[in-house]
Formats: sequence, structure tokens, C-alpha cells
Amino acid sequence: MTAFTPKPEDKFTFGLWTVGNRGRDPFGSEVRESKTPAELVYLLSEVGAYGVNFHDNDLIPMDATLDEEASIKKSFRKALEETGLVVPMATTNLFFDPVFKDGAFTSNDPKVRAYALQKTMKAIDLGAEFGAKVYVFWGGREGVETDSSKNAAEAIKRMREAINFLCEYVMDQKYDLKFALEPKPNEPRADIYNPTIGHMLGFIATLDHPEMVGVNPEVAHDQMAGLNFMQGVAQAWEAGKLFHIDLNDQYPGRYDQDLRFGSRDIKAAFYLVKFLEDVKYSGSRHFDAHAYRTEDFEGVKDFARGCMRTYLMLKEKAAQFNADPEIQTILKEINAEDPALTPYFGKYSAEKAKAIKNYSFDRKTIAARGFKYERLDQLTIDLILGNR
Ligand code: GCO
Ligand code: MN
Ligand code: MN
Repeated sequence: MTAFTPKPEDKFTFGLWTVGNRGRDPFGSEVRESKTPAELVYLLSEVGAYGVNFHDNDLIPMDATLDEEASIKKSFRKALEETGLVVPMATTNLFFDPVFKDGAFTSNDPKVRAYALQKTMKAIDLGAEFGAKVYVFWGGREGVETDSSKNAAEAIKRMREAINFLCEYVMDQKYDLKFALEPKPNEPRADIYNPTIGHMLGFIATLDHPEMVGVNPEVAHDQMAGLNFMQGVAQAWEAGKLFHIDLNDQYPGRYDQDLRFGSRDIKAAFYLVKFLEDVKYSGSRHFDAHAYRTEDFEGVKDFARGCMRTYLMLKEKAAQFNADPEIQTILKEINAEDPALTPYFGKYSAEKAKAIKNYSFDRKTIAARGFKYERLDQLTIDLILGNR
């Protein structure tokens, strides 16, 4: 039994906005004081995180003077040096300021679209300055309340043009930076464009430099919509597009909760961790969540430690699943190939097509087979609950 202590190679990261979240919601004000970026770095180091990510304005407030900017950067850099934390990812806040109320890259106002490009280029410079290798785009306001307001196909074109422009900007600056687009179906807008991992993958294929662009899927964003997150992640991975991941938890069909990782759907979290570990995903395990509003900063540390601990416990369970003789015997049996049929699979040929068309299948006998999934699932439950 390991101690489930986070190590740098686990690549656990948090955003400044996650542990720095002050507990404001639509019905109540802040419950926790504001901490400086440097203070948050020390907090993250205390709980054992590997890295810290930021939005441009988490680090440098929008109206900061040049002197203020220099002094914030200096203390942030000092905190990074003293703690050894790194900045693997950065992003732009294109949703909070009133100027983005109708979106950023997809706003109907060309001034807003141009301002969004300017803000993002400056934020990319800031991310690169602190060594970020992944740049996330979450288009929180890139949507509508009413479809009367925008042509949805035009909105996708605007988004494409912006991402193409910014890809070329990165190449021009010779930054070693990849983009990760983060889908979310709704909230804060009624509907957001490119709402799912699948939409985003389809969109990426239409870009000028698709090789520079992948996805940043988030647990809560799929679970809000009742989707199977692990399956979406697997599809992104299989397409070579899993550049980053946002881990948290969420009850389906509710407002955006950003719960501690694994605290709601432990079985879904298990399959997710198992998938990431089985394929040896080597990117950040970024927790995009925050502590309950009931907590003080000790509670925030409990929250952050809990995210990492649950991940590591599930990682151990995944290894146990892979080594469990009974589970593995069933898996082998249900996945067994039929050598008689092997010649019929694979690449198309006219002969193969003819042979399959002429093959005589004993449908009733085939259908009578039991797949043992009940047994397999209960073994998985026993394992997760510690009874194996
Ligand atoms: C949300 C999003 C954001 C983004 C963040 C980084 O639901 O609010 O998940 O937290 O991940 O802006 O891009
Ligand atoms: Mn989210
Ligand atoms: Mn997110």
C-alpha cells in the first residue's frame, strides 16, 4: 500500500483560479479572502502539486500599471523558483469582462473580435514567458442566448479564422506552444458553440494547422450533458488530440459544480483514471475544480489534497484491475478472436466482400451467448469498494 503522496511525475496541476476561488456564486458573495498568485504557489507547493496554470488576469489584473505588472511577475517567479513548481499551461480570460458579453472571437462586434485577438496574443506572450507548453482556449462566451442573434455557421467561421490567426502568431514568434480547445455545452451562455469533444475534434480538422491544435476535455462539461466522459477522452486520445485534461466532478443536469475530483461519480472516475494510465497519457493532470463554499483555506488544502489522493488511489485500483486473475480471465474470454473469421476482417477487397456475403451465420446460436458483463461489473465494484 502506497501513501498516495503526490510526486512531480504525477503531473498534478491546479489553476490559480481553482485554489484561489473565493466561493462567490450567483446567490452569494465571496467567503474567502483574495490571495496573491505567489501565495497560491506556496499553498500548492505545501499540498504537493507539480504545477500551476493561469489566465492572463489571474496573474496580472486587467487594469494593472506596468510597475504593478513587473512587481507581480517578480514575486510569482520567486515563488516558482523557491518551490520548484512549473507552469505547464496558460490561457486567456475571454469571458469575465463586460466587453465579452456577446463572446470574444464570435462576437457580432468586430471591435470585440479584434480586441480578443489582441488580448490573446498578449496572454500567449505571458504564458510563453513563464514556460507554458500548452495554451488552452475555453470559449465561455462563444455562444448565444437566442439563435436570432447570430448565424451559427458564421460563428464557426469566425472561430476558425481566429484560431488560424493565432496559430500563425505562435509560429511567427517561434514559441514552442500547442493549443488545446476546451468544449462546454452551456453556462455561462445558454448554448456554447462546439459544445462537445466530438464537435471540437470535427472543428480542429478544418483548421489550417490542425497538428498544432488538440482538445482540453473536462469531466464536468460532459457530465452536465449526461455524456460518458471517458469515452470522449478515449476518442480524443485515439485521434492524437488529447493535449490536456481538466479533472473535477459534476452531477448531471445541474449548474456547473466543479466538485473535487472523484467525489461524485467514483466509478466514472475509476474508468477515466484507468484509461489515462493504461494509455500512458503523459500530459498534465489538471484539476479545474474548487473547494466548497463552506471552506476556509485549510479546507481548500483538503480539497486540493483530496483531488490528488483520489486520483492516486484510483490509479492503484486500475493496476489491481489489470492484475486481477479472475477479471483478466473474463476479459480474455469475452475478447477472444475466432480464427475462422479472421480472414474476413481488415481492409476491403471485392473477394472479401463476396465471401462475407456468402457466409452462413447461425444467428440463433450466436445470439444465445452470455457475455458475463454482470459478473465483470460486480468484480469491478468489489475492487473499487476494497473487497478484492
Ligand atoms: C469553466 C471552464 C474554465 C476553463 C478555464 C481555463 O467551466 O469555467 O472549465 O474553468 O477551464 O477558463 O481555460
Ligand atoms: Mn468547467
Ligand atoms: Mn475547464
